[in-house]
Amino acid sequence: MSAPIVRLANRTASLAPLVARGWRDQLPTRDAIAKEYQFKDFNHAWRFMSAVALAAEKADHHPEWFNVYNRVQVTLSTHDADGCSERDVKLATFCDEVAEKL
Ligand code: HBI
Repeated sequence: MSAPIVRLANRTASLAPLVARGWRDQLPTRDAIAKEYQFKDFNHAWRFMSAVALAAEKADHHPEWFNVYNRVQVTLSTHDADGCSERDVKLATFCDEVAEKL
């Protein structure tokens, strides 16, 4: 059984470690977090996206993203909760771990 989907109770505290690593909290139009990664080249960007895609599918929690060559913009939000949840924190943390190891 997976964890219930609820919005972050203490948003600022929950997102602080992510914000410290370059995630933007609260987009102008919606309750979401976003980060832009820049990799060495397209191959590294694609490796990042492949690893995140596999984890996202496994967790049934998917990123919104945009890629041009070596840049990947990632936006995370939980549609089912109409805002940010622990699922976004988890996936954002995983994204950073993958990017760090490339
Ligand atoms: N991905 N980011 C994100 N947010 C969701 O709420 C979500 C998802 N992927 C699948 C999913 N929800 C499913 O639970 C259903 O909505 C299909």
